[in-house]
Amino acid sequence: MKVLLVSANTLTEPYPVYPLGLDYVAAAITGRHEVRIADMNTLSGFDSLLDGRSSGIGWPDDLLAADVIGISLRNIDNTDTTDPKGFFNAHRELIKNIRSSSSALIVLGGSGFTIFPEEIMNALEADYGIIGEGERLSMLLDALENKEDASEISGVITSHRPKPVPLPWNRGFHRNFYNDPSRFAFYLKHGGMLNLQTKRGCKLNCIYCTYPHIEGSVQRLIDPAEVADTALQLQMAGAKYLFITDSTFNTDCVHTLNVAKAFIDAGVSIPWGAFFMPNKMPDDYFRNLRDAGLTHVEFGTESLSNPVLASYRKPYQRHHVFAAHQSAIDAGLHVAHYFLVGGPGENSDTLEETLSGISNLNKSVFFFFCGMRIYPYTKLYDIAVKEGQISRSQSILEPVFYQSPGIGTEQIIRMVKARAEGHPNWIIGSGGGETAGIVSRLHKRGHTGPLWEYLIQ
Ligand code: B12
Repeated sequence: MKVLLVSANTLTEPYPVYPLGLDYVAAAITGRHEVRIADMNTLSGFDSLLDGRSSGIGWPDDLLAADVIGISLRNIDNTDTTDPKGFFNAHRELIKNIRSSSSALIVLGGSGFTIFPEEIMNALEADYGIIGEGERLSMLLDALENKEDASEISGVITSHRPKPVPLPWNRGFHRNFYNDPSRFAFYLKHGGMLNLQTKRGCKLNCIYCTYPHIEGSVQRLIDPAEVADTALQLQMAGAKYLFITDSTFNTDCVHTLNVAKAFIDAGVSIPWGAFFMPNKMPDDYFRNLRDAGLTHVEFGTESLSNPVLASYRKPYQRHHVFAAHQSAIDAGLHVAHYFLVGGPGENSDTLEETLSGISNLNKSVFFFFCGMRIYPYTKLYDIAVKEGQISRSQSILEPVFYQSPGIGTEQIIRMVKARAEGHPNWIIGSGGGETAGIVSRLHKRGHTGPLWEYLIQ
């Protein structure tokens, strides 16, 4: 079959991200099917997708030639109370346009889709959706070819009727971009950042988080030699920086150190960054990673108040944050902390504890998300239902943020903004258009990477 995979994401904040998920989906079906990828980041709107010359799809009649069009829906909204942005209408428009130009079957997938599969199927009137890992598209295409009932396949959803969350894909997953490194050109021109996965799954139990639902709660490690080989291929294709997209990189320190060693053995020499949890780490952990090219540590810290950390079900306390921070700084790394304030247990005292505790975190950037978005399949969802903040029949596709009984959103924003005043390294949300504009200008001048370290004075 002719399969066109489209990445719908065009968000440029904090910077445009390469749609690596489609490399995996493509790898799972290439060989048996003729696959093309169109990345809306690199095209100027739907008309370019239709136009064979600018889309680069390379089929004679492009869109019309596809039997199946798979659409990757990564972001539904920006989860930012202070500067809310939604992308659902743009997705609806894209699908309407595709429908009017093509009779291909439409299959939806991606992390955003996986959080709200039934509602999105209903609203976007797609033919099929795949909850979770897109490698299952291979099974769907087999069923379509053999005219079998695809609705029986685990993870495949055909209407807005609820479908159980599938078990993690257990037939192996690999990435495939070797045939078409031209897909990197846009990202190499805008900051030189590409991305990389070293494992799937998240074994943490944070009350608000979608990751165990999206990726499964059992970790599946990718062989360090394969990770390093992919990193080297990306480096040879021109990448100047790699972001490791694992939910939390250091949930298996031994594996991360093996990945670091494999980078050195393979000759990976470009800098890289990842998300870390600020818990207790082995001695010299950050120094070892630094020696393998780690430059940026993004801590998902969330709070510096122990009762709040406990209520969020974080496996670390305030003193662990300070120690982890210091060991990253001592290793000479750029450090950022993400804070997620206003969840269960937050009140003005705990928020004050977090804000004043930041004085212990030197040489760092702080990203503040002032409100917790309620997502299905999370403990926070159950708490919000129990507290009467939402009902189980209510749609939360349009963001609904948890309201802590101890403090209102306005007071949270006021307190954070007051502290942030005069500190360019205190960013509300991901910084919105202003920060993205600065990053984009620096990228145009040849700087590479996420660049938030430029905000540290
Ligand atoms: C890493 C990450 C980041 C990094 C990205 C760095 C980089 N250079 O890549 C950074 C920090 C920059 C970031 C930023 C943001 N992120 Co983010 N991010 C993630 C994270 C942890 C991993 C994404 C990833 O790359 N996964 C690895 C790849 C291989 O998986 P994948 O793309 O999901 O693809 C698989 C499946 O989804 C599926 N699939 C994908 N496409 C398709 C298509 C079809 C047809 C099919 C069948 C299947 C399929 O198959 C693939 C292989 O199995 C996810 C959470 C998560 N665990 O998924 C959040 C996540 C995607 N981010 C999210 C958000 C909101 C954002 C921001 C808007 C936050 C902000 N306000 O700044 C920005 C947007 C950035 C942008 N320009 O788009 C949300 C999106 C949901 C939502 N609420 O809309 C997520 C899900 C987290 C959450 N809150 O739940 N992010």
